[in-house]
Amino acid sequence: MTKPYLPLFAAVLMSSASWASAIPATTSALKPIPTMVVSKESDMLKPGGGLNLSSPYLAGVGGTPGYEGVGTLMIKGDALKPGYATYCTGSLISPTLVVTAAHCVANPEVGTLKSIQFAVPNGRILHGVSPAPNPGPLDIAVGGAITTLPGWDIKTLGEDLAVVKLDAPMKGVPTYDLFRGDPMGRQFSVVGTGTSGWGAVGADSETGYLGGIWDLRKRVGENTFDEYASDFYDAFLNYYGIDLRIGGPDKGVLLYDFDSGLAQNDVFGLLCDIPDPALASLCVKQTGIAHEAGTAPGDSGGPLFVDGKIAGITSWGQTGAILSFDGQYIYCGGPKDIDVSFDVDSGSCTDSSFGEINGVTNISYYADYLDSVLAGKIAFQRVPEPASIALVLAGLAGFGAFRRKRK
Ligand SMILES: [Ca+2]
Ligand SMILES: [Ca+2]
Repeated sequence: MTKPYLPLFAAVLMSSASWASAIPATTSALKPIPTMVVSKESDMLKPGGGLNLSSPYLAGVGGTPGYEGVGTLMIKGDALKPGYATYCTGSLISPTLVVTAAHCVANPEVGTLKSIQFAVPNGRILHGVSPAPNPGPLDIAVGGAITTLPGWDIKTLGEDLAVVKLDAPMKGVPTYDLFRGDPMGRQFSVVGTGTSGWGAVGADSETGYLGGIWDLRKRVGENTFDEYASDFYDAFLNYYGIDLRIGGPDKGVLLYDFDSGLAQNDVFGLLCDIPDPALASLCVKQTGIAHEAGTAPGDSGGPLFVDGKIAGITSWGQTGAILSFDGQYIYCGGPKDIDVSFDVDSGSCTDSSFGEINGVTNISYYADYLDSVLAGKIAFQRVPEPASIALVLAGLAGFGAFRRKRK
């Protein structure tokens, strides 16, 4: 069924992040490079529905690097219901500094921050559960202070970058350098501890798990940078007359699409077919690489690595069905649609499926800010008083009451 949506609703951002639909990919030896990826349910689930813990989409499994300095941020604020927290992904850039997305820690939906905790190698240890099979030292630290880029704007998701300062250094855990070159066109490894699914259904209840698979494990996938957001959304506004500009001007946000292997779902490849010179000039025909992945809620703030350095931070996702706008509706979820699936839980086209766009904060563009943070030249804002943190920690014993807040 093709599901129509009024465009302004359908285009609502999911400022979240995401992990990626993990899809393990079958590479056909008969295909030319780039290899084709077929996202399969069997890379996430065993026959019968249990989680596939041998999947190479899991960090540290099947030859995939462990990314031991990437972990889960658990954030509580006064706008969340009692007993609820929001979860994001973060990476150590020093033993006390965790880089993440600003919308994770400075967001009206979270409210005034009450506590932040950062856990490696994944978020499971926050709930007293084994992190296996993700490898690495186990540690939990309190994030006692934050800073965000000065231009952070929840309305446009501009400058979606933050750093959390831990009250105590993490010892024996790797830290990562910043990528300072031109990331455009480069292949990257994206890492996240958020929700999961697979490309045909996205990360929602179609996985058989309410709201998508969410086990706080760390997953890794591959993709390539296709566009700068400013170029794409400026041209989109000019041709379609709809202002979806996200992330601010210039080169602060990178985009990539989540490919199924079919030209029909290759969002940026389809720009070649649009009779507009500006959009057509942005066409990138690339229908998938081995271990292709997108991101899903909870992957926000997670790193994208180029040459082993952090080149981007997961920020948001949006349906590629915006290219099907006919003046009234956009279309997703049908056999001929760009975006193959809609969110059965919310009705939104955006559910981290094939045929969607992922937005990433460009680290090289904001390297000066992070250098100032690393040099101790940026003032941090205290999160909670230490005494109140101790109370929060004590209260965490009743983990059963915790639920994820989708972001
Ligand atoms: Ca593509
Ligand atoms: Ca979708």
